[in-house]
Amino acid sequence: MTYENLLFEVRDHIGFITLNRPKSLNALNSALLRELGHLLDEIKTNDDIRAVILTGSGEKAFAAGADISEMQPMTAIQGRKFSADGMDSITKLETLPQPTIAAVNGFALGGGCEVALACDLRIASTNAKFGQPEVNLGVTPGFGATQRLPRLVGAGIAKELLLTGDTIGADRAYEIGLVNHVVEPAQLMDKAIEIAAKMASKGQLSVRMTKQGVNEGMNMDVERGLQYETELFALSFSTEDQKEGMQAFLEKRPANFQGK
Ligand code: CO8
Repeated sequence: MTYENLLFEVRDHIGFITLNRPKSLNALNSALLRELGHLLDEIKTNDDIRAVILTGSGEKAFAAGADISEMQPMTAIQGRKFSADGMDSITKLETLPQPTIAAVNGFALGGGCEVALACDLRIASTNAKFGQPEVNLGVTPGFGATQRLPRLVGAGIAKELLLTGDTIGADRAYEIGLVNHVVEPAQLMDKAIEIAAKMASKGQLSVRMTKQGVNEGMNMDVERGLQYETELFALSFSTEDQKEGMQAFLEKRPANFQGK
């Protein structure tokens, strides 16, 4: 499939997705969100891709939110469909088996911040700006911020961002745990690639099961979550990677993981 609103390439087992509507600061319209869903379906079944980096086209924005010009005339029914379809694509990002990193290169507002929230890690350039400005527009978030933001940074800080619509810079985002690292703009992709490559070098089944353990566990009480971890741990002993990883340790050599 060809994509009109996304760029995509694979290098060294890393998939690079670029949100590509720079004239509107990569605003998320329904076409882009649909394409993102299709692309993620393809990536999900491609074992050659071991990690994914998502960024925005141009120097100014990761994504400045859902497309306001598309949303402005919507009825409630249309708005519901826009939210549900977008939510579907963004949830595919969250549940992608491979780890995902948002390389936030500028504005990540509204839906843009929500896309970043659905990634496993967020790395910000020093010029990144985050916010949930929906209350400035008379709407609520519709792509997951009321749920994912408080789970990441705690309800109090999340409510401040959600209820004021304030925009924060990269340093404050780091302080509240919204981003994992802050780097100079020129280092952003290098830092994202460094982390993605590290993940791509590990036993892929264990990386995927570990991500699944965190994601599923966040929706369970702690007792069930711990039981779930035990089951995943047991499952990892059914893989060749477990035998190889432990044998390599005992032989004092690097493991040669096959993802089996
Ligand atoms: N939608 C559509 N177009 C946009 C958007 C957007 N979210 N953001 C920027 N653009 C366009 C501008 O209209 C402008 O277009 P043009 O050149 O044709 O006039 C172009 O991008 C460049 O933008 P600016 O000239 O405004 O650039 P500035 O540097 O002056 O300002 C800002 C940058 C501060 C990022 C500013 O563009 C801005 O405030 N953008 C809107 C930010 C925002 O409110 N985002 C939240 C949108 S709502 C949302 O995401 C809800 C998600 C859930 C939806 C659920 C479905 C119901």
